[in-house]
Amino acid sequence: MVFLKGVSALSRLRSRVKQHSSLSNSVRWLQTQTSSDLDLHSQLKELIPEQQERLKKLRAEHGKVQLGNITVDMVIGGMRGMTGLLWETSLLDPDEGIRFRGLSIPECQKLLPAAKPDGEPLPEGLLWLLLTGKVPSKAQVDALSQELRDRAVVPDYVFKAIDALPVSAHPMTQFATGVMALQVQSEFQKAYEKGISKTKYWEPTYEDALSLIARVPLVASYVYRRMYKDGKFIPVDDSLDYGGNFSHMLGFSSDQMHELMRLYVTIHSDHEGGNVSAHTGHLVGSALSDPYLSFAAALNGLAGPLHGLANQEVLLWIKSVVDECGENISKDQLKDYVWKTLNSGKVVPGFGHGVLRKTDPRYMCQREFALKHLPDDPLFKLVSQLYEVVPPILTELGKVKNPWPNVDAHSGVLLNYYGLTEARYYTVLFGVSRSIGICSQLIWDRALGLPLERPKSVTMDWLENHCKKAKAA
Ligand code: NMX
Ligand code: MLT
Repeated sequence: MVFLKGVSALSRLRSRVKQHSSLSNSVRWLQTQTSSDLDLHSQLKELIPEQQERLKKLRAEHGKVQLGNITVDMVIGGMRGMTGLLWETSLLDPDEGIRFRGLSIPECQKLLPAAKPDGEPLPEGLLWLLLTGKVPSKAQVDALSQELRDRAVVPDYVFKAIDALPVSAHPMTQFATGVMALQVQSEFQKAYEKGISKTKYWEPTYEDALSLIARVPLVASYVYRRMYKDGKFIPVDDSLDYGGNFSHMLGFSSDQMHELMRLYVTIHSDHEGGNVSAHTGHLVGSALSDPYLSFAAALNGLAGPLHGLANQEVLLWIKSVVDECGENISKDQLKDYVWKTLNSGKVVPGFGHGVLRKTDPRYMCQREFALKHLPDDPLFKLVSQLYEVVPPILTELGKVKNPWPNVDAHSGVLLNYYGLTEARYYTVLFGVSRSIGICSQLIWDRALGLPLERPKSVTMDWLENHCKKAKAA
């Protein structure tokens, strides 16, 4: 009976899917709920066989279709422009930016449930969307918020592992150490040791992924409070959602900071598969390392200054501008400062991108947030000035493929405005957010049975010989 109810609800939902298919092929709508509709695990259990068949058919029918030619430039140039990964949760367009399961950031802001009318999207809603391809109802998001709160329990040895590090250790080192210590509880590792069949891998991966996502804000806020506050841990508030709770556990109580955190976590969650952190998580996961091991590896990539650490670098750089020139800096002074940075052999942090070729939409939505809530903040004004000054200079350099600002050019001034002023901590916030994208894809990696990742490498000798032969032929 319960099963039949589920089936008829499903066919109602499927007809809604068809009605809304003009919005996006990969996004489906759900508005009525049965109890299994509220449960993310049940939703996935239903979706997975469909998607397994889809992949099997794709490979059988189109396995030999070419996706492009690999050039020597691509091999030497960090695999730019080489399509080589399957990543279901999001897709990046060089001009338009990221789409999460087909939805742009403004569409997510409009369609995903919020904590209050016209509020920012709840990251749990995005998690649901990434995992299922469906826009969740508020009831589904509330159920997932509750599930994440229930899973948000961190054993004491995790905090002790962090405490073993000097308090001056970089926050990303402390955070990644905490995530490694969480691994002791991996359900995937236990199941593998017991000999689980590969057809079932996704289930303990799901358990680990959801628990990891639920627990990382606790580990991250512990690091923050240990380093910068009184060291007292603030427990989870049962009345708050994921983003609100993270902000609360860091020690912030304002409504606007909670809203900022919801937006922050949502937009930093996922950026297709080739970025350093996502790719690392996927690569390590392909060896059947569990989600904790895979995500800890991803964090170590995120901690690099050309990737996630750029958010720290941006605020430190902006503060160095203010220290040297004051807050009321003229355009010419700012230009000189940018040239001084470039001439000393450094990059301008927060500008440029490996794939994007226009202003990052994640920058734009943070700019809109600032225009709404902190239009007169001097550092926001400086960020706006940089938006005018930096791109023409980078263009003049003649080698920068994308002179426009990326996500990291903006995030620091927003956090700084609400009192989170410790720039060295910023990449940890990026890391917590990215757990949502990386862990979602890890579940699908195991559900689809994706194999060990092992591309071919060659030497310079090999390349030279290959090119000689190609020329002679
Ligand atoms: N300032 C100065 N030089 C730059 C910049 C920049 N913002 N962006 C690119 N270049 C240089 C780059 O270093 C390279 O120089 P060289 O040939 O001497 O090695 C040249 O321009 C060509 O680089 P691109 O092909 O345009 O960029 P690439 O794909 O190699 O690198 C980034 C992309 C993001 C690493 C690069 O733009 C950069 O270093 N930006 C500053 C750091 C930053 O904001 N990173 C955060 C990216 C977003 N995230 O969160 O991960
Ligand atoms: C990211 O969010 O991962 C960055 O924008 C870097 C990238 O996409 O390569």
